Amino acid sequence: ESLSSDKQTGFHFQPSRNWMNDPNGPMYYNGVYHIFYQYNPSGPHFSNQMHWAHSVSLDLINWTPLDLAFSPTEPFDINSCWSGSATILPGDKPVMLYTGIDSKNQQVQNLAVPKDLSDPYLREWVKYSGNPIISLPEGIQPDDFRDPTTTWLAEDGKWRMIVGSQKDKTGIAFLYKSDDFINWTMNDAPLYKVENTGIWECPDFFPVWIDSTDGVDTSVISPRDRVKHVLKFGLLHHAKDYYMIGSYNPEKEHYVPENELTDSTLRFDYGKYYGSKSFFDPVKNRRILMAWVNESDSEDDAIAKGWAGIQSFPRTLWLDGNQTQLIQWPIEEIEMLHENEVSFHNKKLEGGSLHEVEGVTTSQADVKISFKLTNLEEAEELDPSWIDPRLICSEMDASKKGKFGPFGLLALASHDLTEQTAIFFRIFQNNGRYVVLMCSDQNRSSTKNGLDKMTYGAYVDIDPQQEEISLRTLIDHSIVESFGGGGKTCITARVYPTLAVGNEARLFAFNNGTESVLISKLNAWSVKKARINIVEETIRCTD
Ligand code: DQQ
Repeated sequence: ESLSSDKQTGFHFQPSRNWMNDPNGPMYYNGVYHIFYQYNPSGPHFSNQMHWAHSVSLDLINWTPLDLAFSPTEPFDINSCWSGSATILPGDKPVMLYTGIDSKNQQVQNLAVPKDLSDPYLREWVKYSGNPIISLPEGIQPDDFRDPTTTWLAEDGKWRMIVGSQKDKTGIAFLYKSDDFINWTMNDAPLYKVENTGIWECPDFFPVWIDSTDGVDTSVISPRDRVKHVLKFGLLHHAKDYYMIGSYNPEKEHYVPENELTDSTLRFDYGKYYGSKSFFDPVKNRRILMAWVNESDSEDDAIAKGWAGIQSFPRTLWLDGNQTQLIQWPIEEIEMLHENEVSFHNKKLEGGSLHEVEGVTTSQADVKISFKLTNLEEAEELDPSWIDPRLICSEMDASKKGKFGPFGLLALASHDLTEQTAIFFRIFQNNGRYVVLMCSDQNRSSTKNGLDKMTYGAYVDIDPQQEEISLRTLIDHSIVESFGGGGKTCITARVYPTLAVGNEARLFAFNNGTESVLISKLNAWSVKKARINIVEETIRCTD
């Protein structure tokens, strides 16, 4: 039977019960979207027997569960089937690469193919009998070699993939090449590496157009002057996904990023967002990104709920016009779930005021708001000692008055506001420029103790003199996913209100600065519940 609780989400992907982490092998094949994911069928905790669960969808919104795709059964994966990626080979043949933990507890890379390509759901998968196709490289620790990417084909006719690793704390993306997909050789030089970053998990490597919001299929490398390449990897110690934008030369096997990996390096999301993976969707010609969003409550809470882990709402991603960062935006299919639209224009929010957004189901909502600011020369100076935006957000939380800001949304707020998740902006001046800070403040998100209520923050690369400051927030019971500046800066948070649940949850626009701001536009919708992994709808291999 399915579980239900006020924390369970209505339109975010999650299994009906138990533990889930990374999305695996997302792909589109023959009219159907597939998502696989790291799953423990035995309970709401990570285990040393990880499986791949599998669901399918026609619209990326409603998902039908299928039987498990991979279970740890063979010498090459007997101790877990870990993360991996799909590639659609020429002739429309999907293949899967995944990490197995073998009988010697070594991480190795394995290949699997669908048993029957005429099954519209590709329910059964066959592991290649010659697995592993790549064994542990010499000099690498047995637990430091994992997460093969979607492969790409260069003009020389060879397939390429990268695998995450580390050596002496240097994080590495090992590059492998193959003519036949079975025999793989490691390139002498890795695709990229960075000292002192530790193991790189779930790397992703894909092209983006420099002049279009369309997606690019993973094997597209030319015209060289029209594509840039994104290299993304997760740093285990931070549990954060970082990315670089750069140029890739397949003849020299050379990747040259334009940004460095520092504390302020680009991230898909500055909140909870890990193990992300993207895929090219040929139907709508776009690249879609999903990621694991873990819980902020305790293991005891997970046992009480019977589940742990959700997936972020799928996002389309593309390169910003200035080519220095990616833009992400919830896929347009969310509109299928919209109802009860509420909207207004040009509402002045005086300093210290609140405006309630009524008429939508605020525990399951999609809210877009834009702010217009005037008299910006009044903005506060940025203290030069403030470097880390997250720290500014936690020291100057939503309750601390500024001049321009904090202003934004109070989501999942209780009637008396004791509970509230505040997503807000502050504007500063810095050497004649304006700086826009975006924060997600979970401090007062729940009266319950023992939760991770960490505050998140990041800058938004916009000029508030020229542009309005926009915020879009997807609210879904225990997740608040926010997109600042039209998707330039994203912050995802998990929250577990005890009062602001169901119909008790309220939504406000707020301005706790001294200067007034203009809400130039607000649109909000209730988001209907999607049909996600309803056990009774399972399509089994034996059907
Ligand atoms: N999760 C998987 C690994 C990966 C990690 C195991 C990232 O393959 O490195 O569940 O969350």
